[in-house]
Amino acid sequence: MARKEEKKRSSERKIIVQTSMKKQQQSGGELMVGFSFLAALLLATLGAVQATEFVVGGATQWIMPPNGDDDFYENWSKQQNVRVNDTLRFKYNSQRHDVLEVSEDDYDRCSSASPIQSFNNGDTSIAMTRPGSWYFLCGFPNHCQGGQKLSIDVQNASLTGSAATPPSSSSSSSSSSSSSAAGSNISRKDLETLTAAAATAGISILLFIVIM
Ligand SMILES: [Cu+2]
Repeated sequence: MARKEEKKRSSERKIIVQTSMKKQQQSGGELMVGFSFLAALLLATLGAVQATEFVVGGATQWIMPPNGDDDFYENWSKQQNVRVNDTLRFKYNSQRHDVLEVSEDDYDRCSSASPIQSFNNGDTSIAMTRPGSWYFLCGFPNHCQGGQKLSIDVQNASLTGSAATPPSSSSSSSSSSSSSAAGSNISRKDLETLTAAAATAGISILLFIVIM
């Protein structure tokens, strides 16, 4: 009699264990879904925050290149790392210059006949909403021929590519680079990249712990 009862109990126990295991698996799945959702949200937020503004031509701004240097904007463009969501800012005297976004053909021919977009307010910010090549020129007579034209290759947005946030926390590497700037191998961009990567990893781990 007693043995039979024990058998029954153990089989009941088995069922309980099995169902509780099932439950655990289920909640594990929900956890992963929740975590990946939060991670995606985090990436999206960081990506949106990360837009960088590039002043076209730097201190020279948007003019007829000085000294007939008609490669000026091409050279400037090569030194930039522009990504989707970043902004190009053209600063210029609106009495002397304007900004036309044009097709590649019109760029090559310096044609201002059919611009995609045109601006003439003296301070024009254009968001780089897609990856690939963008073409701009000044529509004033002979300015494009004189080198006031810009083609820029926009890269896909990346989390660690071009962080807008400067390296705020002064690490040992940044303080040593300021004491011997010439000998430093770590550029500002590298530091920004490292900072962004560290921040992302930190927040992800924190989020994971909170959810667990
Ligand atoms: Cu011009």
